[in-house]
Amino acid sequence: MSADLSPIDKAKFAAARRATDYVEDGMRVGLGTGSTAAWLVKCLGEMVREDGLRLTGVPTSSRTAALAREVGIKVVSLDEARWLDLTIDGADEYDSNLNLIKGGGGALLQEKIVATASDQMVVIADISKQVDTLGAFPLPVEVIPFGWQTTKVLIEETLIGLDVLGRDTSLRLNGERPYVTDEGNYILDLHLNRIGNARQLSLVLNQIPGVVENGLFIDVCDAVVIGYGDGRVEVR
Ligand code: ABF
Repeated sequence: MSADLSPIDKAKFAAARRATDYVEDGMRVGLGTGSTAAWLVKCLGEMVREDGLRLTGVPTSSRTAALAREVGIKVVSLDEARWLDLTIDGADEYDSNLNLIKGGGGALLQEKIVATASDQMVVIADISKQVDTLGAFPLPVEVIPFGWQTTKVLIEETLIGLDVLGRDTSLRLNGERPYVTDEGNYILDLHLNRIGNARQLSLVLNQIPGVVENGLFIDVCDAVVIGYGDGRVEVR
């Protein structure tokens, strides 16, 4: 499958394929969103179809649910599964403490709920996602549509006292209209450039009325499977 892939896709595929080693027969597995997680779903689908792997998948987005069903994975909701053995998902950034920025794909709320409801969370990512300090990737924050512009101002005012380099925020658009998440919310992207204290920022953001969740995953990830353009993988 990987012979004619571009280096970036070879890296994503290699990480996804290595992450299938964490999946045991009969597991309930949270399935992430994004292009790297899509490779995982395809690999697991092949194992279900060809090796008879018994697997229950809990998707983190409607897009992932559709792909999982397409490849033959049994899909249930998190409420049906109640708790998961494992979640495998992508990330936009990961640091040396395995803290993450997620949400570039717009599913951070469901991804954080599913990851938190799992005994183990494994991230799959190409090496370009590795950073010394989180923040170069704009931090997604999910907010309710009611009063979102006020929430945006409250966030910008809160950032003034925090250890971040940038303070610009922008409403994520889908064409001319606001991007709407699976839960019917909006996303504000925070262009912080560098986050000096991710744990503090995550706690402070979630205290602001109107904020539903943010894309900082602190102490959630247990391992990162890193893919390289030549097909090598490394586990952190
Ligand atoms: C999801 O996929 C998101 O949390 C994250 O933003 C995105 C990463 O996408 P890709 O694997 O395509 O880089 O996990």
